[in-house]
Amino acid sequence: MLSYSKISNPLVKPFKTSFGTQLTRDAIILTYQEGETRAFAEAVTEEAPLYGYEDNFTVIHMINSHLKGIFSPELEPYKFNEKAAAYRGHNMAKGVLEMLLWDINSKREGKPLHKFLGKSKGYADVGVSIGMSTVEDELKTIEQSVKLGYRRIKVKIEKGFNLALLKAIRDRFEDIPISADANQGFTRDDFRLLKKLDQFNLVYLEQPLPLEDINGHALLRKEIKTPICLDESIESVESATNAIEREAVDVINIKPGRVGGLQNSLDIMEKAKENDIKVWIGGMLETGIGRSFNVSLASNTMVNMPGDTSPNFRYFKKDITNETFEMRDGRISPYKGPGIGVTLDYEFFNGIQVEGARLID
Ligand code: OSB
Ligand code: MG
Repeated sequence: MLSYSKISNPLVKPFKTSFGTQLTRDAIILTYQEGETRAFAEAVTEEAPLYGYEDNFTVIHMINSHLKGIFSPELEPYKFNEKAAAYRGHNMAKGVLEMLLWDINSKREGKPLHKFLGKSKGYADVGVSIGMSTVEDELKTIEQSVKLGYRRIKVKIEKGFNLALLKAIRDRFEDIPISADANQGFTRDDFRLLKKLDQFNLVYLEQPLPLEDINGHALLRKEIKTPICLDESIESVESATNAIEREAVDVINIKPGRVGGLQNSLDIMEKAKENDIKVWIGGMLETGIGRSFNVSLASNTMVNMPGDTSPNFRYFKKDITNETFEMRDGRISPYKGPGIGVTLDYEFFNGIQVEGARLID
């Protein structure tokens, strides 16, 4: 039986980016149940298409109207991808089903997902993504984050941002690895402003231009010293290949739920490795379900930069999973049980469910 639930869990603090402010995590969780086996996956979409064009409604529509017809729990993920390729786009909808298959398959084999995915380090290096706030408030959060041991600090920037925040951070913390994420907030007219970021010695500038503008990123990359990281632009293996061939990218933020799942993520990681492009695993404020997939992938030996996979407490007072991740020395270990290794706290989960239905009997 395949079903979905939509849950709404309040964030401990509003998360502000150039495209909006999130107060809750509104997540689509898929559950596959057969006998004793329960497998899960989480879509990376939100209620509105502000980050990419897909949203929670289009994910359910795609699964219900098209993808469930080709889904079978017997499929290996790559086989599902072959069948799903007939339907254009909608990689977030495809991705959540593909990831469900990885949980099903690895649970069937009795193996933890991070090992089922290939060569694992047994831990993931962790960075933190800090939402926009006042300079004082962000400095306080950064100070706490440095103390907690995060291996990279990412701040959000937007058009018209004053450089005071980055100046203040650098004045206070001379050496820590800092990155800036623009979430597509700039255009080709802003290169002069973006060049000013070079003075802050950022590890990279993430997604400055609209996601379609691969060429624009290639042009910007020639103008500035700061390495360019792509997030939203990388929607598939093909768009990763395109960005690499156009020399538009130094670093790729992989979110498996954005690129159509874990197999595509692994393929992008291979491609990146061949071309000396660095990769790290991003996040979308996921619950403990999506987080476990991300931590498992981030443990892969091909991942060579800290990711946005903070421990659960940074996002929620209470998460929907019984198990939560803990960070030690800026690292998080994936769970050792079969599959994603986490279980749902049903009492809490049911309490914050806002809709749900059976998709396949
Ligand atoms: O651009 O990486 C992003 C959150 C929501 C949407 C987009 C992004 C983010 C984050 C948070 O930066 C990463 C996380 O901690 O999950
Ligand atoms: Mg980003």
